Amino acid sequence: MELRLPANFFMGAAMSGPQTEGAYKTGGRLESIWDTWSDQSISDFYNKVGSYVGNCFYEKYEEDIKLLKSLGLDSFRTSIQWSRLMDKNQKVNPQGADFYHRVCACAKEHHMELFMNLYHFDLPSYLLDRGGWESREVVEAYAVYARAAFREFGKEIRYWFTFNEPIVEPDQRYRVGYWYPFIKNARRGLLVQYHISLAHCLAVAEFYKAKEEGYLLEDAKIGLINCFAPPYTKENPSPEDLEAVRMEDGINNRWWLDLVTEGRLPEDVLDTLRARGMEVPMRPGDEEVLKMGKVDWLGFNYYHPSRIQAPARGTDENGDPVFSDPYVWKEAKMNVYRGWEIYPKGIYDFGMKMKEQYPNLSFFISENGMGVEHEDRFRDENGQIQDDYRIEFVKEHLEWIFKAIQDGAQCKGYHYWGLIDNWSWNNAFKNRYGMIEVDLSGGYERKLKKSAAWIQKVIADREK
Ligand code: BGP
Repeated sequence: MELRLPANFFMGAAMSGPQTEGAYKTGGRLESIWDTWSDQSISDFYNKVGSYVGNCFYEKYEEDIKLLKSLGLDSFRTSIQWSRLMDKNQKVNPQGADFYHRVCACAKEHHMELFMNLYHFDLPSYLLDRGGWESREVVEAYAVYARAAFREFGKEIRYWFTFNEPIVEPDQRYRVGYWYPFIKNARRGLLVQYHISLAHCLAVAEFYKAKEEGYLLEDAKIGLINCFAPPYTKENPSPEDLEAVRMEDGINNRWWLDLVTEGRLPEDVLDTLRARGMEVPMRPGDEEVLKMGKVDWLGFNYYHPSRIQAPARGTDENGDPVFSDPYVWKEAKMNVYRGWEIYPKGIYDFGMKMKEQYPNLSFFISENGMGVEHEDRFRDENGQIQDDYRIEFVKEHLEWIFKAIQDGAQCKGYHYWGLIDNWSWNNAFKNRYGMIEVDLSGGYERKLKKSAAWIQKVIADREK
């Protein structure tokens, strides 16, 4: 396939506040859930590197934005940290606001379109103490925060997103319990998922209110970003395997897709949950809130597909239903450092699914990237990391994106995740994603890897 970027196709970088900013105590920033976890159990983090420093974006944002621009990129996403922007009285912290105003001004000066996300797994800790996403109080607090952000930065940001991967915290913190506060309870996971859905809807409503009241740019857009991992099962599936796909797809993907296109949750999924004793705790008035969740477009984070089969057992240790088990596809090509399958065609399949089932909703690839451990091995004699594996990874994914566009998918752009090496949650700096290296022992200095020149050329050769 020929690799030629279409005209009018965003090419940019994705990052998040909590993984890049650092400066965790600067300017009255509140403690976030990552800081609390880091303080309580630093050995849970790779090489004992907690949430404190990020990649120094707080100090280096100007240098970073210029670097991204120098590669030819036209846009980047980051997130506002709730813990930086707001104080505990739910008022804007002027010092936090000042930082994001400076980032916006710098992006504007360098003609970089800024995509701003409001939440990237980073709850302020005082709200976890009040019940976290299990509490309606937090849902309401999030709406207050979103409202404040729209009003504060409305004239500086065009592309807004309510949440990054709203499925991840219900899973990682509550169902699987791999992340702090380590809850292993499907019921509580469902409650969190539902509350985050309501929070999304309230934020969208705030967005439209702010627009109506003239706080936003006229062409401002609101979106949601999720990892809509396309589900696949065995080649000759049993009806039970297909049922596993329906529920996996239902809870991870259709839940959000139906919400943002139709303003409701998928009935078949709610029915099955109910029949298996898992009632979504809807209250009077919630239906009206859900109706407000429709967005202008979507971000699709794609790293790997989801391969599943019928579960070996119907219930877990709490007696709650299990809907699927992982399925190991023997031909899978793996990113062994992250344990994720590399399957570029998944991006095409998602594009086709969108075209058929949600034809009115456009999307862009909001994250895609490859994290590799010990990249030092790949330095050449000049000290530059020769990351040919990353070039191949991105090239293959771009090719499938362009094929999807040719076949009618409404994909509007591509953001590479972690274009500048960043802090990967409890994996810290284990797997590096960047096309730009961050030298942890050298003052967090930025150095181009081989892939940086490659992407620069791909962009320069784009259709005009
Ligand atoms: C996505 C998250 C990002 C990023 C990425 C890579 O799910 O939105 O925040 O971290 O995955 O994953 P990791 O950093 O865990 O390797």
